[in-house]
Amino acid sequence: MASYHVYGRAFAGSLIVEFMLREAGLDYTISFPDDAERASPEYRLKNPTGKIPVLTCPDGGQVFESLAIVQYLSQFCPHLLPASGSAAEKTYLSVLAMLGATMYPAYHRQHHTYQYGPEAAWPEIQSLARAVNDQLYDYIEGVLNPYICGEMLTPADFYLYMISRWNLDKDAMRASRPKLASALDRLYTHPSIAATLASQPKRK
Ligand SMILES: N[C@@H](CCC(=O)N[C@@H](CS)C(=O)NCC(=O)O)C(=O)O
Repeated sequence: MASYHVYGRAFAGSLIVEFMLREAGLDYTISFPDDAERASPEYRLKNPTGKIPVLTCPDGGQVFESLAIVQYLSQFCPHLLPASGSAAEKTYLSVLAMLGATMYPAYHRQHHTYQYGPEAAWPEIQSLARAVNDQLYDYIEGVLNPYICGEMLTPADFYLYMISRWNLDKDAMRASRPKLASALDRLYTHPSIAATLASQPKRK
């Protein structure tokens, strides 16, 4: 029987898809399309932006955009979802959207700066993007108790773990944020995260 398939990149935005699939106990395969494959018409049919991640489902359909994939796979992870109508649900939905819609793009501006302006502007683009995330990590530090929704782990914690890996100055990110540092240390040993990290191919 066909299983799920992830189009991804080692240690990049496909991590959250693998964390969720493992949390759901769903079998999957993964491939790592290069620039040429992502630019191909076939791939653009899967994801018009040409980016990863994409999730292909056993019925042949696909989901692209990491937040959409989290939403899709959440149906298989009821243990990760706060009760409908609860205060925790409001926090969960808001922080997850902030991580995916604001902080992820701010990391993209730091790691793929050439897409955002001429070389002379790169240092400013990077420092402005870093300032966005620094401010939002301060907000997250105030929310963590010890996780985003208290003791309960949600997909937002898995997402937070993923994007924090992309920080270009992790020591500074953690230094003034002890709750963030502690949550990330615990998440690092969580079975779904640890197994996913161990399975990543070596970066070229
Ligand atoms: N909004 C998209 C962002 C995806 C994204 O930026 N993916 C990066 C890897 S982490 C990518 O494919 N970058 C290739 C490029 O920008 O050329 C999502 O949440 O899935």
